[in-house]
Amino acid sequence: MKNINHLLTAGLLSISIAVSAQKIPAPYGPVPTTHQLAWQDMEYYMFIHFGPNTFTDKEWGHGDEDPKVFNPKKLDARQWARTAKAAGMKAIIITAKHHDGFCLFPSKYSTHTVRESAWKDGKGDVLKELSAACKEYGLKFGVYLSPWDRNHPKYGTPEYNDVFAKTLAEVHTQYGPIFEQWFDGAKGQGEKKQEYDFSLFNSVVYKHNPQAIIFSDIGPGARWMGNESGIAGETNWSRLNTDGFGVGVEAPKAEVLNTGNEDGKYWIPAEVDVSIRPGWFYSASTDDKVKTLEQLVSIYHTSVGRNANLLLNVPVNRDGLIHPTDSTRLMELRRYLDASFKTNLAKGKKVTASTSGGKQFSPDKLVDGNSNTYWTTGGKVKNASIEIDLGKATQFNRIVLQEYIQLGQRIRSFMVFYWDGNTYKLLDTQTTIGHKRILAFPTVTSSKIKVVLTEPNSDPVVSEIAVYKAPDL
Ligand code: FUL
Ligand code: CA
Repeated sequence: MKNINHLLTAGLLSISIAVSAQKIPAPYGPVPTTHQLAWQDMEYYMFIHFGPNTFTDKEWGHGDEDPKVFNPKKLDARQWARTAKAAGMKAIIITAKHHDGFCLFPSKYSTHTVRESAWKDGKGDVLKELSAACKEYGLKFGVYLSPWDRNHPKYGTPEYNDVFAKTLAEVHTQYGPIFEQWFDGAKGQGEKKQEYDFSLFNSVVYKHNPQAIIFSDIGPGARWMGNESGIAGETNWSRLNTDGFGVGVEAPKAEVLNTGNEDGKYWIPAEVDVSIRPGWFYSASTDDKVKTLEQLVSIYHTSVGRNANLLLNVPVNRDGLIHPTDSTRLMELRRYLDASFKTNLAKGKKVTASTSGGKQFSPDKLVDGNSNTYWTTGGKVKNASIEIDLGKATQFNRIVLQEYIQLGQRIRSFMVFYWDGNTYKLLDTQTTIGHKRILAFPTVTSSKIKVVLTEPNSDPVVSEIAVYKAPDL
């Protein structure tokens, strides 16, 4: 029923009736909601860790820090938003409350907030400034609130869940719209015990921001992908089995979160959170350890290029500004990615396929530069192949493939070949595609490319195959 509703809202069912000869493939497995589809298209956005830890040089504050230490005298949220925008990011998610309990807004439910700090004589509100700056720069705004709270006196008692729900409601009513709610699963060992009521927390988020993607180890909107080094699984399904699992110690194993479940019951795509520095919070001691352009390009390939969204942490410093080394690196990355993906060498080129599901799904839909049009076989076909004729010997080192995930994630293995003038030579053998798969390899000179889909789960539905020549790093 859910699937039919999805087709109706997408207006697809009526099309399939009108053009009866060209049957829309039936959805395969769980499919994304419209909010998850919009979220997946965002691909790349900024994480900001900021709070007392910034001033005490800690990663995990104890919650007993003097709130007066928080005093970012030159704080400029517009500088953060301007930087994110220029970096080509689509949003900013900030630590509204980290494990130390300190709230970057004057919460009624805490006495450990910006109101108790020295900043602006206690009259400041970081969330207010940042949500306004995001609106000004056309960025979406998201929040991280840690359920684990080392300051709140009610933490460890049944009343805490209610306090946390009220804190969430404050944030979601005062600073919205909020595109993503970030929940982490960290909890100190041997500290106060607290059972979290995630169904209550999620209901508060959805009540005020029904479009919000809720991130946690197990979603339901998006999932953690099992490490903090920026590397999603080479095989990465947007499906996950979460029945019987929870957040933190109750989560599926990191290896499972890294690849998803091929037979997963729910659509819960991966988000890659990783920091541009060794720590999540700013420290002067890491000024010379900001990730290199090469490292960031590699992370982009192992996140966005592996069917995940990239949430790159850029910590704000004690002045309340993004450090120039970090912003310079972000601009270098933007320039490199723009240059890499500027000219699609396959666009509008001649494409043939071993099978095609009709005119509406003809192979030329693979190179029309539109991810809403797609090629399909009109049935489950083993070794369905696609040939792209580039017209002349062409240098390339990136191939970008996309599935039309509105109908689910279907491809489980594929091979790519290039024509060497006499025969097709194997370039790569891979597994999943999903929203986007970027293959990066040493430059090849060739006039033709062949993609073979080897073990389909169902008829493949591929929206784009693009070919690029990225500059050398
Ligand atoms: C984890 C936290 O413990 C880290 O401090 C950081 O916020 C990271 C993004 O999530 O759960
Ligand atoms: Ca297309």
